[in-house]
Amino acid sequence: MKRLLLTGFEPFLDFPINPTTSIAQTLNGRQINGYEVTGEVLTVDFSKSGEQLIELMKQHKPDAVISLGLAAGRNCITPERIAINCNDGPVDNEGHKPDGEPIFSDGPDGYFSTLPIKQIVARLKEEKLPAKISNTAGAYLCNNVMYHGLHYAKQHGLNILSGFIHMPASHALAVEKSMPSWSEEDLQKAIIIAIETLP
Ligand code: PCA
Repeated sequence: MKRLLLTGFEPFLDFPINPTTSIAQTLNGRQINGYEVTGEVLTVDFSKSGEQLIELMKQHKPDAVISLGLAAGRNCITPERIAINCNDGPVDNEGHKPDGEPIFSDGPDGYFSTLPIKQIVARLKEEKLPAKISNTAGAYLCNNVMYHGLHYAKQHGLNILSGFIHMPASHALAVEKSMPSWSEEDLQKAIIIAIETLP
């Protein structure tokens, strides 16, 4: 059985719910498409989140890593194409606010996702779930974690699939704040389909 590390994030900024938390928790332990899923929830902390992902990769030795994050305001599932070597954006949960610094001073400018992002989008659309590739994961924690996973795999010559999928808000979140939203069932279904698309 192959191993998949699936991460979600805790709530952050003024979003009281992060729908990716429960997806990672619910799919933890499931077997999907020949992958045993380990679901874990990461903090939203520039000084810790990337290291947390790397520790989990060392511990579980996954064949594939899919990290999930909330992109409040997006209306569809968006596999990210690229992670950039930059920390910026709003304050994290520990009060840090970077100002455009590199994540790794000796790291390359960017890494492309090694997930089959085109196939994931195509499969989601076949299942009538709106999806499209995103060309920017921003410069906040989602980009940071995606960059860490790809950088670690590259540095260690690991031939693994690794990348990030941003998700719209759940209805529960949209009740609090007006924004496009999906049911939790459809959000979870989308991630199961993404896992089923992995080779
Ligand atoms: N979304 C944020 C960080 C945590 C999350 O779920 C982001 O898009 O960077």
